[in-house]
Amino acid sequence: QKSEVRSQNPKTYEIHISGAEGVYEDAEILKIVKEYTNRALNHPKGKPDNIVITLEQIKQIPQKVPMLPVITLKCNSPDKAKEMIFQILSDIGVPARTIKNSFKILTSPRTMRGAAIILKESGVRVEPDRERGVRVSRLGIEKNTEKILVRKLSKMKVSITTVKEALILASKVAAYTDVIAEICISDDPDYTTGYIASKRLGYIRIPNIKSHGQNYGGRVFIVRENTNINRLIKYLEKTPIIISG
Ligand code: PML
Repeated sequence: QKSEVRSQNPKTYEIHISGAEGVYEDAEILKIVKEYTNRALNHPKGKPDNIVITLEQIKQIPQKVPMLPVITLKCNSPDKAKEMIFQILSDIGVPARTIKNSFKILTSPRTMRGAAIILKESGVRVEPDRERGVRVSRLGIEKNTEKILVRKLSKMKVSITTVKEALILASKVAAYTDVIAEICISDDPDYTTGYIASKRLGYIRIPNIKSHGQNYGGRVFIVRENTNINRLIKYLEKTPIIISG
């Protein structure tokens, strides 16, 4: 009976390790801590001196958010990627100035840790701490949805963990009413596929968004001009969500 009660009311935790995090039920904790530890120990840049894992119990019930559909475009160069992104975002009404400003941020050698927020019409950057940017946290995926996604991604010859984590994040961001679109270029010099995402567009993967060996990258969230920025940041950083469907 005890376990029945527990499974009806599982506790939710945010598990965080440098470079990875997620929202999990208590029954999954040991498995995930093992996975995260293995990932840290097998980091391509070498073994870290210390690994800090934090677990924080989340008191709110996570909101369910739909997973964005994934497509991959054909693209063979960063110039072509830029051209396609301009075309797609112009078609949904984002002014050229705003797209240009987004690229300036994304290709700047001063990469920030989190994401930048930029207003759609004026192209003005508005997050309060530009060094830090906004860190999207408290996000997880329903087990069944994850199984189906992993099966699909394993047929696509992609880095499953990278795409899965980016898709979860993009789905949380896109679900917020004031978000028009996200543009993402990985700051990993060896990872050259980026994406644009929105509720309307879905998650559009763009190969060769940058050339190999480039250190720049980041995320830009383009939002409605009159967005309440504090409320948006609170949602992105603090509201627990679980991707499903
Ligand atoms: C993809 O392959 O779908 C894009 C993944 C972007 C990863 C960005 C990151 O480094 O977090």
